Amino acid sequence: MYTFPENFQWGVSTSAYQIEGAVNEDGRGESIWDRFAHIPGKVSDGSTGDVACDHYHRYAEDIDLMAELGIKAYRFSISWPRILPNGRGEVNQAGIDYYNDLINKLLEKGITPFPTLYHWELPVALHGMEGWTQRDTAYAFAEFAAVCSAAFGDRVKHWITHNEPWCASMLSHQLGMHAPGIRDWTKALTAAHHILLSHGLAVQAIRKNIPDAEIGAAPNFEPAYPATDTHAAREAARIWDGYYIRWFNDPLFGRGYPADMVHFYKEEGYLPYGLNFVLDGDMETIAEPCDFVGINLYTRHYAKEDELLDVFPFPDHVPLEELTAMNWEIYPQALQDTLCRIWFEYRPKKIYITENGCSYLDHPDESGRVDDQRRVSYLEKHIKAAHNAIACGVPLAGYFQWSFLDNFEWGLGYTQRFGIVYVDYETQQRYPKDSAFWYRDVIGRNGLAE
Ligand code: GCO
Repeated sequence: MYTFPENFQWGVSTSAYQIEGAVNEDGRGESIWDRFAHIPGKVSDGSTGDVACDHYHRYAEDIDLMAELGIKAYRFSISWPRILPNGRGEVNQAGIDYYNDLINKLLEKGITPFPTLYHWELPVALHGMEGWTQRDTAYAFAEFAAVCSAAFGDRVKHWITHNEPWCASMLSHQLGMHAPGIRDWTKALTAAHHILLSHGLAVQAIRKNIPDAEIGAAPNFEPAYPATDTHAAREAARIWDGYYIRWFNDPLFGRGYPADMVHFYKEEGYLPYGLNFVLDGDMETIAEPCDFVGINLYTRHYAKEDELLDVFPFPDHVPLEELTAMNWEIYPQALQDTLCRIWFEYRPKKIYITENGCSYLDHPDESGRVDDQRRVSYLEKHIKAAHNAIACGVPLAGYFQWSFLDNFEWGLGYTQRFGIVYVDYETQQRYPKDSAFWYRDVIGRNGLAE
């Protein structure tokens, strides 16, 4: 038996641009992802989030389906340009109304709302595509956090500031694979700093409006394991860890930027002006005390000595059946290791797994059934790993499966399917997959039977 603690938050996750659609409706402004997705060649199947799952018009039915599946908590994101079309200043009442309805409907069904404020929808109106390279954007984000917490804080007590700061900074400004599509180390590290700063400012803004709020960020974790038993591979793993995990989590937990990485970046010429973007007091602001940390984790990183900082090394050490459709290795031990490590190393008050899941391309059969046994197996192994971490003392308070619906997978468009609910994009019909019914039973018994 793998029984979870009482009141464990069994949830599902989504984000606004990936599911809402309705990008030009009711006064919503433009985000960097709207613009980026429309540039030919940026999204592999040439698609955009213009319509996505049409959740903007179908949220009521979607929430009904969540309730039928017994989902206890819902992590969604609030689209910044839907609330503040210009990034700051004038509030779009239609945007507030939309999220008010969504939140009320969730509460009616007994589902706890867990909004994320930044799941990558930076308003273009602020500073064009490169907004995060500008310090001012951090203050604009704090204004957005203040508007949202004032509008929804009477009912919403759980807040996530940023989703995956590594993606929002490095994947987007150093590797150029996500919006705004820049390839520049110095800009990327500058953007990372402004994103971290904006997190701290947002925590302060939310706390002011909602004294009893639970607030945290949701960084991504892809822990490195050396590919070979060599010093060079172990060094590659350390550098990866610094680049992906410690650069973000050390500052969030009050330790400043990791010295070994500052040294490494300087040696590589990535910080020609040093840490000149860090102003007095910034590191204290970034370390504003939080109530939890969110862990987004899908796979591990296989650190090869000859491929330093290769973001997508092909995991050629694994048999193909242990890869998901993303070519990501199924490695549940990484979840247990990371939960324990974050707990022992940083001592957060609480941890939520804010994302975990897998893409497989199973389709409905003639009867409408979607047999996605591989997803069931993936989720089961990861939920066991989470349980093992609890047994080691980790204060894990919830698990959010990514994702409720198949949706727009950023640079990969609609070529991947992470949902426990299949979406037919032609008809917008939803088909709960076998994994959805399996997850309903997990929630019903608060864990796994065996
Ligand atoms: C995130 C993730 C999601 C992805 C998921 C699968 O940042 O939260 O990128 O938006 O869809 O991680 O890749």
